[in-house]
Amino acid sequence: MNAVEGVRPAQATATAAAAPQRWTVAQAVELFELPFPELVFRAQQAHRQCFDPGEVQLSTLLSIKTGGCPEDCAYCPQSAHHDAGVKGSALLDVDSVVDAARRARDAGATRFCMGAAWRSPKPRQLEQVARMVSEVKALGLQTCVTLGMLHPGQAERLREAGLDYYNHNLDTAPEFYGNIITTRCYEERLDTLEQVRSAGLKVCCGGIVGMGESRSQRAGLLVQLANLDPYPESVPINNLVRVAGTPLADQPELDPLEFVRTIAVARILMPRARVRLSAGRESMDDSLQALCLVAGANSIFFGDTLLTTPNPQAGADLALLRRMGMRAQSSAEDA
Ligand code: SAM
Ligand code: DTB
Ligand code: SF4
Repeated sequence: MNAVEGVRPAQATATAAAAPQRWTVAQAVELFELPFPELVFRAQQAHRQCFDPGEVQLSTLLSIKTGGCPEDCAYCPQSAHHDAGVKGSALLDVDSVVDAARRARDAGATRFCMGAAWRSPKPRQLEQVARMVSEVKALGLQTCVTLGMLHPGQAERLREAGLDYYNHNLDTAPEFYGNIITTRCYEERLDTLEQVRSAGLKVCCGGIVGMGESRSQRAGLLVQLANLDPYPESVPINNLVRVAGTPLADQPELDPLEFVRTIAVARILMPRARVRLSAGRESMDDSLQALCLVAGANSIFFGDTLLTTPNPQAGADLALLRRMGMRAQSSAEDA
């Protein structure tokens, strides 16, 4: 058996049909080490079994509460532990969020993601976000929020309000996590993901690469995600945005082809997930972004700002899709 055929999930041959597929880090590393064309070919095969390879989903992000976060995430310009010059804001009012969502919908987005720089939401804050969710949902958009850790009952409340996805990233491999964040642990993240899943919400969960982790740690992050049962419907792969004033500002750039490999392995391990080419596109040229879309990414953030950092202009993204003969997903139905 050659290396390509050999890389299969550990339980793929198990007799119990219902058993979840579990991947090992060694298997994921083996995928990373495939010759680049072989890896991209396998990712395309997986992609085509589950998706139309000519279509990309567009999500627009809005920071509904910016800066002053008590957590110490080393990559994040919004942490109060760093001085990245981010202008903080209070929680936005519902009307201005709904206006932004309407503009995003009219520009072509099918999902609207609202992010808050919180460790976890307080009850009053959660109620205000629930109102935003209901009104954004009523515009015909898919809804997503990322609010930090959740307390019991909060995921259910968001579900009742009309939330589709909750974003909460594992960010990196368990053994590298302590180098990046000390104010909350991996288990707490897994616990929030469990609450999101039990409430019947869809899970949006991914991570960041280019933070100084090893290839085996990148594989470790993807294996953690793929072995969640079920794996997330939506998997953002962020390339670190190196923001001045954060501890990771001077981190060397990840080899762009290693970033593409990460996308391809995510696609193979989680074939039915929307693999999201997330932060970091502003410093990628069109060819590199095109390679990511060929390697299995099928969702992007659409709009000129992420939360606090720049993202490519909407017109440039639409032009790139046109040049590639691809198109934006037109309906929020299965976005
Ligand atoms: N505070 C909430 C939390 O951490 O879950 C929600 C907002 S937080 C900004 C959402 C995600 O943005 C993080 O989990 C991280 O993956 C990503 N992120 C933040 N800063 C980033 C950066 N400089 N580069 C790439 N991704 C980043
Ligand atoms: C995700 O994984 N990436 C997005 C979204 N989920 C919330 C956030 C990227 C933030 C990049 C840094 C900034 O703009 O502040
Ligand atoms: Fe706060 Fe989220 Fe930034 Fe961490 S990533 S500092 S929790 S806003």
